[in-house]
Amino acid sequence: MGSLQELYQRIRDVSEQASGLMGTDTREQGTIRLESTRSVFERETFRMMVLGEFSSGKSTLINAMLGKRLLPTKANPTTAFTTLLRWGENEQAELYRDMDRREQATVVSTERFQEEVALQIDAEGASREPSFSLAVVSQPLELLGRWVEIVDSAGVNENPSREQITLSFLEEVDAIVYVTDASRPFTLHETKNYLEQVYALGHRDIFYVVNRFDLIDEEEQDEVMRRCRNEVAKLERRLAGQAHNEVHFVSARDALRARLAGDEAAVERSGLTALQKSLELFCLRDAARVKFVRLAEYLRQTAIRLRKHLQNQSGGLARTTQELREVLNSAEASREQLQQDEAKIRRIVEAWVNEVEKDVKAEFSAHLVKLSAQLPSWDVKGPGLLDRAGRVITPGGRDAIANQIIDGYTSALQRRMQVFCSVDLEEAVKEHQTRLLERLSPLIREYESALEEMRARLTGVSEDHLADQLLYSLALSASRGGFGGTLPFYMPFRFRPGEVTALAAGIGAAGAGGLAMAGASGMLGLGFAVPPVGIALAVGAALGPVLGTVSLAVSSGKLRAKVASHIAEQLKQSADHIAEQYVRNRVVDLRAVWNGVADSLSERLHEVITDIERSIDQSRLDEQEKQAKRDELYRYEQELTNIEVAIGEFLRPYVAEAA
Ligand SMILES: Nc1nc2c(ncn2[C@@H]2O[C@H](COP(=O)(O)OP(=O)(O)OP(=O)(O)O)[C@@H](O)[C@H]2O)c(=O)[nH]1
Ligand SMILES: [Mg+2]
Repeated sequence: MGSLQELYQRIRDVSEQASGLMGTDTREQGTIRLESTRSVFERETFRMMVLGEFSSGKSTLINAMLGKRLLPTKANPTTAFTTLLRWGENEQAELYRDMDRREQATVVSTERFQEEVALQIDAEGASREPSFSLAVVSQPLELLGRWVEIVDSAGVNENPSREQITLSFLEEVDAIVYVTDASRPFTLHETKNYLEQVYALGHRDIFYVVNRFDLIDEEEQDEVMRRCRNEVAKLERRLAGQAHNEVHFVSARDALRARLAGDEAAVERSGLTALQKSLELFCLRDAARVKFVRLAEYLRQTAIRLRKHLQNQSGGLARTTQELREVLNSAEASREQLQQDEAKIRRIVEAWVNEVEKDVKAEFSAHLVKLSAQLPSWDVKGPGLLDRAGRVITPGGRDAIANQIIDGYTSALQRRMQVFCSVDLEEAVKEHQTRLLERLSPLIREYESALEEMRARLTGVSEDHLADQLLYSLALSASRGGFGGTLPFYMPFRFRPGEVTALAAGIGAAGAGGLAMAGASGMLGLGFAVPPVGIALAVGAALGPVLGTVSLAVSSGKLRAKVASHIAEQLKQSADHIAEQYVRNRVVDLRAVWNGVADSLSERLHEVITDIERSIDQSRLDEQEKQAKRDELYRYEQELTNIEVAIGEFLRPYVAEAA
């Protein structure tokens, strides 16, 4: 490792010295992130991380290997933070709030760890934010060898901040077990957002686990296997130089059950035995090589990034102040054009938002009117008491019965509204988004290439531009029906939607069109939680007038019909208003997202201009000083090229061996 460590040090030195020279901190800009690399050098253990989308079975898989239900598993997103499992004489768990483990650990029992690491999800689908971000759990169990550590991670594609924590840990591990779900293996989203990230960090040894294979019908299994192997081969071709690309087809659930029952033959049938053997062999035979190769790859890419960065930065030094002024002036026209284009994009978005608002509102409102017509015929169960028609009861008892009927209708209505909002309306929004994207695509692409052209002219350096990446991500998000999900975090744009504020409502809230009449008896509050928008609506209905006309000798049909027609009437009257409330919230979200696209475009324009203005400032320096700086930068670039070559040399035997 000696020579690699030396190369690492050389890159660090260049990075630091160049930062001083350019006045920009390469670490801050994320051009190079070497801190975690150092910790990989210094760590003596071999660390394998289990990665994958939520509920793909990562925790179950580790439990199966351990032969113990150590990690919580559930059908809902479960694992709340990164958990590092390692061998220890005594069972113990350390919890850290901070990934860097700078503060003192909270040492807890295994049970307490299990409670903390399990996400608590409430009925609305919201989860309590976990108090910790990392657990280090020691167990006196040999798993792949005492010096091997296994990392369970919070599922990606579930929550942006948890995803970020998981992905940032990728830098600190040596190899990856990637778990994908057999019923939809290797989705485009997975390969594009996670696996590419894994490769970019230099990982070349990946075990692919296609889990939940028990869910695939026997006659389809061959086909699924072929497809998965194909996918992996395709990835390998695209991201060349992969050393390990085994694909395992596993049922972690069956494996865990079998292992707990001591039935090793069944463990074997589940696919786990083969995977585990292969992992063991890998840890024994390849671990040291893998550690070197991964680090070397990562260092090489860092050197390349840094060199490009320096070249970019030095563009200004190469020209005189006069020249720079001229190019900046000559770019004035294109700058204006770009600003006009951006304004055009904003106008299109605004018109689109209004159109969505109108359409969705009309659709929702019409649906509510339809529901109100159907409502009286719904089969809503009332209390058994009512079946005995004609029974005389007290006014209080009658109110109680009416309230139970109302509850029945309320929840039936709530269910239907939820389904309609989260399925039909979201589908409509999705279609709208796709159409908008089709419209904006050429404009965004044009904008980006004009900007790129201008940047190249100003700086004298051209770079691969990211236009298609923005469009690609937009397309993905739009096709998933909104931007509620996770966007690729490495995108250079800011357009994550903000939190949507729920419309506060409840019993007595004067929310729905003045329907809530305070003081009337039996105020009825409907709280609609409509995922994914998280909007709550209130319908207040005064019950007093309804009950007043029903005699104390209630009959089931009569009371029910009264109540139902009353609710139906209220619903019909407030349909427009409810739809309006819903749409208003949804639209805030959409507007934020799509204006964010325009914002990121103008931010980049601004960056380009500021860069060149800074260069002009710099170029006021005396020519001799500039020459000296140029020479120094050139030396750094040369040094980085040398480092790249040295890393290539270092890697050659390993790459040859793998090939
Ligand atoms: N049918 C089947 N179900 C499985 C299998 N593996 C896991 N499951 C189930 O899938 C659900 C999710 O499993 P977990 O192990 O919690 O998944 P995870 O990837 O750790 O999920 P997060 O922690 O949320 O990222 C649980 O209900 C498991 O019982 C499998 O091989 N087959
Ligand atoms: Mg889990």
